[in-house]
Amino acid sequence: SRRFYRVDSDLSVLLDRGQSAAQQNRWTFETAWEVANKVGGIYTVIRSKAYISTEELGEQYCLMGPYKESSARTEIEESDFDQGTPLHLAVSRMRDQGFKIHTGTWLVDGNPQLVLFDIGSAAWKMDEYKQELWRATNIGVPHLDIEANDSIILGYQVATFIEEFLKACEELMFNLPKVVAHFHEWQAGVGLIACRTKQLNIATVFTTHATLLGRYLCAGKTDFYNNLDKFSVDEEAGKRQIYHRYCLERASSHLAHIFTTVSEITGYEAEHLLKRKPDVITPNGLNVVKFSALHEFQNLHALAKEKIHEFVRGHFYGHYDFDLDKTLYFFTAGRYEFTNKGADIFIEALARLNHYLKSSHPEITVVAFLIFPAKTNNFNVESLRGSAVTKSLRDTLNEIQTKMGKRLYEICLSGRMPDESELLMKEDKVKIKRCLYSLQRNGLPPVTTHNVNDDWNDPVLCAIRRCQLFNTVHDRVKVVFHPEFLTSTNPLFGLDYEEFVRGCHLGVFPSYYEPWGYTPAECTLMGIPSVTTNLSGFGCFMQQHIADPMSYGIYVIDRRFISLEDSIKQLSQYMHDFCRLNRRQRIIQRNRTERLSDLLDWRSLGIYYRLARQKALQAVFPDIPSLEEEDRNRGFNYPRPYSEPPSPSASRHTTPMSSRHASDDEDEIDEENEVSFRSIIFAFFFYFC
Ligand code: G6P
Ligand code: 1S3
Repeated sequence: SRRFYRVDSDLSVLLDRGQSAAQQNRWTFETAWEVANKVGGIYTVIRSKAYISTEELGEQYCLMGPYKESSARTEIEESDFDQGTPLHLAVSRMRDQGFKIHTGTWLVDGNPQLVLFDIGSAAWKMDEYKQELWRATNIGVPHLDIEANDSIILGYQVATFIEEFLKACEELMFNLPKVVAHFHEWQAGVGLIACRTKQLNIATVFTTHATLLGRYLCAGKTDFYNNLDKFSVDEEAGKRQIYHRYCLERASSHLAHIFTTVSEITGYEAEHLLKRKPDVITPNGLNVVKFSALHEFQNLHALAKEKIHEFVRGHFYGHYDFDLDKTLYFFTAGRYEFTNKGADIFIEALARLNHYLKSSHPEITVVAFLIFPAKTNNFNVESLRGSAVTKSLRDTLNEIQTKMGKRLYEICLSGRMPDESELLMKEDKVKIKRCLYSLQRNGLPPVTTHNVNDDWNDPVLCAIRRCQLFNTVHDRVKVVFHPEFLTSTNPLFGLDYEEFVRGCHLGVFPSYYEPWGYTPAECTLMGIPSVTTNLSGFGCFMQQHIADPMSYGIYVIDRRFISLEDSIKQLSQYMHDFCRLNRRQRIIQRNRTERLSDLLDWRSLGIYYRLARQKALQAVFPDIPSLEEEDRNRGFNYPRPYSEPPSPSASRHTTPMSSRHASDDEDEIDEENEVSFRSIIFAFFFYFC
C-alpha cells in the first residue's frame, strides 16, 4: 500500500502567500458545488482547507461554485477584483454576456477569493450547453433532473470563465498563464468535461469524495466490497436511473489529467466502478487550532460533560437512579444513512454491552446518543416535561437555599445557634414535596427526544425496539435518539455539536460506506477517543500511520475481512473494554488521542493537493519543477506510545496501561504526562526523520 508523505519541514518555502505561484505565473481555480454552500462533507473539506490554500497560493487562488443567496448572505463579503487584473477582466466579459456573477471573499480562515455563478441567470443557455455536451460526449441529460441541469449550467459557466480568463491574461500580460483547475465530485465535473472538450490549454484535477454508484449499492443489501469487481456498472446505474450522472462522473474522472480520491478504499472503489485508478490519494484534513495550555481541552471536556449531565437528569427524571460519576457518554452522528453509517451494528452492539455490564459491572451506566437528522414534528412532550420539572426543582431549591442562608445569617448575627426547625420551614417542605410529586412518572424515559414521523418504520427506532433497549431501571445501557443536528439554541441540550462532542467519552462510527469520515477526525482533534472501521478512509489512514491506533484511542473495527456477527462482537467488546477504564486511564487516553491532531492538520495533508496539482501541471507544462524526490519517498509514522507495553501484553492492549495503583485519582497522571512528553519527542523524531 501507498506510503504517505511527511510534512514539509520548511513550510515557509511553500507558504509564501502566492509569491512563488506569481513568479511562475501559476493560477489555481477550485470548483465545487459546496463552495460557501453547506450541504455535506465537501463543504468541510473546502472550507477547512481554505487557510492553507491561501497561505500557499495567495491571490493566485480562486474558488468557484454556485451562488446560493441564503448562505452567501452570511458567508461571503462581496467586492470586485482589482481593475486591470485578468480576474476582473474575465468577470466583466462574462457580465457583458448577461450572466450574473458574484465576486468577493469567503469569510473563513484564509479569506479565499470567490467567483460564484448565479445559475438562474444562465438558465437560458441550458439547452445550448446540453447540445454542446451531447455533441462532444454523447451524454444526454433528462430534462426532469434539475440537479443535473444545474450542474451543466455551473460547469459551462466555469469553463467559459476560465476561457475568458485565459484571453484576459493574453491581453493584459502577453504571456500564457499556467492554470490548474480542480473539480470536486460529479456535480462540478461538468466544468472539467467542458474545459477539456473546449480544448483549453490548462491542467485539470478531478477529486471524487464518494462514487455515485458506490453510495447507492451500499445503501441496499449488497455485499459491496466482495463484489466490487463483478458489478455490471452500466446496468446497475441504469436500474437506479442515474446512468447520465454516472456518465458525467466517469467522463470527469477519465478526462482529468490527474484523478484523486479521498482515501485508498474509495480509490479501490473508483478503480472498479469508474474504471480509473486514482493517481494521487488526497486525504481530508482539518484546520487545527491548538490551545496554548495543553490541558485546556480536558477542562473543556469536564465543562461540556456537566451540561450533558443536566440533560440526562431531565430526560431520566423519575428513573434517575444511576451515578453520573460512573456514567459514560457514547454517541454516533451523521447523515441519516442507517446501514452506511453503521447505526445498525451500533444498536446491536449496545444491546450486548447492556448484557455484559449487567453481569460484570452493574455500577456503570452508558448513555448512548444517536444523532441523525430525520423527519419529525418537533420535540415530544415527555422530553420537554423532563427538562421543565428538573428546572423547576432546581429553581425551588435555589430559592429555599437563598432564604435559608439569609435566615441563618440573621440568627447567627444575633449571637445564638440556629436550631433544626429553623433550617427548613414548613412552606419549604410543601414546595419540595410538590416538586417531588411532579418528578414521578408512570412510563419509562423515552428513547427519542422528538415525535418521529412514521416512527413504526423508522430504522433506528425499529432496531431499538428489536433489541429491547427501552431505558428500564435495570438497563445499564440507556439510549437517546436525537433526530436533529445539535445547535446551541436547542432547548434540551443547550449546546452545539462541538461542545457536545467534547462532553462525551467515546464517538462510535462503525460505518460500512465512508469514503473518509470527518466525524471521528473531529473527535480526535478534541481529544475524544472514537471507534471507526477498516472500511472508512479515516480508519485506514490511521491504521497506516499509527503503530497501535487503539492505544491512542482510535478503535478500528474490522468490517471487511470478518463476518457481520464478528464485527458486532468486536464492537461490543471494544465498548466493554472502554467501560472498564478508570478515570485516570480515560484522561491519559484523551491526552494521547489529542496528540494525533497534527496528523490530521491540513498543514501536513495539504501536500497531497499540491502534489496532485503539480502532476497535472507537469502533464501540460513540462517545465514546472517537480517535488523533490526525497519528499516523495519519506513516510511518517507514529510509534506506539512510550508508556505502552510491547505486544503481546498481559491483557489486550486496547487500553492505556493501568498502573498497579491505578485509581480514580487524577493526581496520578503526572507520571504519564512526563512519559507523554518523551513520547512526543519520540513521535516527532519519527515524523521528521
Ligand atoms: C478532565 C478534567 C478533570 C475531570 C475529567 C473527567 O480531565 O480536567 O477535572 O475529572 O476530565 O474525566 P471523565 O473521563 O470521567 O469524564
Ligand atoms: C462524503 O460526504 P458523506 O458523509 O456523504 O464526503 C466527505 C468529505 O470528503 C467524506 O468525509 C465522507 O466520508 C463522504 O460521505
